[in-house]
Amino acid sequence: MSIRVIKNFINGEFTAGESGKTYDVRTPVDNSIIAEVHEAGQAEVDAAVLAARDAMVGPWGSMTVDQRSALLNKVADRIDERFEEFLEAECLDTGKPRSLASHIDIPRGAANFRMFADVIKNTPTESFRLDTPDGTGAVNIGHRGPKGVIAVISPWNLPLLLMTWKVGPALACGNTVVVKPSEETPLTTTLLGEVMNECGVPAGVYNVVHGFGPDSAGAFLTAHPDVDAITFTGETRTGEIITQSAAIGLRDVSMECGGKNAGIVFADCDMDKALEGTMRSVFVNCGQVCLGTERMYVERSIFDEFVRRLAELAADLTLGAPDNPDANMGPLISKEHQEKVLSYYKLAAEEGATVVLGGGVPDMGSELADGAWVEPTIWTGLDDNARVIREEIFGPCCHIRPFDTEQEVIALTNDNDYGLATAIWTENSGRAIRVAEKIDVGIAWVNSWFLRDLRTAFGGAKQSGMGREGGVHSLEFYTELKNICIKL
Ligand code: NAD
Ligand code: 6OD
Repeated sequence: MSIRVIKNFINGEFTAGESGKTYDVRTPVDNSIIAEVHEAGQAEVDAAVLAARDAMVGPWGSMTVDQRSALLNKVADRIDERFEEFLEAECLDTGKPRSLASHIDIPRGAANFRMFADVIKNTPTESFRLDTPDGTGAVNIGHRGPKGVIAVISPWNLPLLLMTWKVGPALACGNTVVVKPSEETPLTTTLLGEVMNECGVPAGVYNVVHGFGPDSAGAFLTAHPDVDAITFTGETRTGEIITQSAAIGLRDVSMECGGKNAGIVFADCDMDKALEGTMRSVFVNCGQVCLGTERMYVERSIFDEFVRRLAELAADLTLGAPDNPDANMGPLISKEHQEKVLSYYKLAAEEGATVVLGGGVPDMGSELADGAWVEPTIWTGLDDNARVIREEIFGPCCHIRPFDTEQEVIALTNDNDYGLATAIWTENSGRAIRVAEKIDVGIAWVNSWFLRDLRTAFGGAKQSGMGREGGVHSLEFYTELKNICIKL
């Protein structure tokens, strides 16, 4: 396979830049090199931010909402037309099964543009009539304008989906963006540059700089004084560093960070539904979904049956390369991440876990032997203070613990630094709402998982994030709300 050359996308043009630095990207399927990426240095980041700043006052700045909205719909249509190319690029970078990326990653990449093109057209602003002592009164009108240049820092687990989840609303609101995709997954973000040009999005509105975090494009971009706001998805620790950087100049941040999500299964659940949902929440995308479940709490009377049936289903997962039509699980993102996940597999044994399933590296045959493969893994028997139960692993694994009362499971679920998502399985709707209201998370699913309505608030409590995006909540972040007071 030929090695792709990936350049930065600045002011509508692909450029290697002047840094002279390149790095290789490897596919986690077999660790072979798939791309050579030109890393952006300070000069390229400066150029991208300047292009984005200038574009705010060019033709982009004078477009009507209708025109902008039509352009974003065109971008979505073009992603659909080039679906196969996006799919191939995403699978190459991540190793995920084509069946997964074709149902989730790529369609959502297009949907994120369509959705926010609609939201911006259909969301009203407030208006108040004020009485004044002279009797003539005044009218207040809320006006939403763009914030300016938005830095978008995105991770590797759902590269196109999570990047467009931020670029879609940012552009719908009239901002310009400089995107720094994960160093692991630069392909689809770069391909989107071609789409922007094909659709006639003015130069400088969408820019991409490649590189790493510290001392590289990520740090240069988030520290740049001409960036007006930063939207980030990634690890909590990285979010903390970026928030410190954003404090200089009081720039707004939106933080979507890590999780250690609990799944709660009550004895009155529909067991088949709970098993099907838990299979997805633990193992889909090889467990690399921020909303995924790594702690299961199952009511004692059904504990043994649930553990046995989940293990049977997980043992049936087929690991394989993206183009293997039978595969429903791919590798982890990299050898480095494989090492991290395997270190938790080892730690689980040291902490006294009973290994119900997996716990090691599968035999994938000689061709895939150097890939970042790990076995789907299930544990029981750990102490509530075990690190495996408290820390985010981000792999295809979970611990299952029995519980006896509603009160107990609420306390267990909340006893964690993170607060992103939970999935509650019960056929008792009163209990479902009661429990959901008491769990400290941003997103609580009942009898489902990762069922997304893009109009709803999305974000994390506690160390899982700061702020909400989705629907009108994205408008809160990506616009500056101005009050215009008119004395009559
Ligand atoms: P990461 O924090 O390592 O990297 C995310 C991005 O930040 C990358 O583009 C990286 O290059 C950049 N970065 C790293 N250090 C930086 C710095 N000092 N300054 C500027 N940029 C920097 O995260 P990851 O490993 O790519 O992704 C996995 C993590 O993301 C997990 O913790 C997962 O839970 C989280 N995540 C959260 C959500 C959510 O919506 N809450 C969604 C997906 C992933
Ligand atoms: O569906 C979304 O909008 C979203 N932000 C999903 C995040 C998944 C985390 O890995």
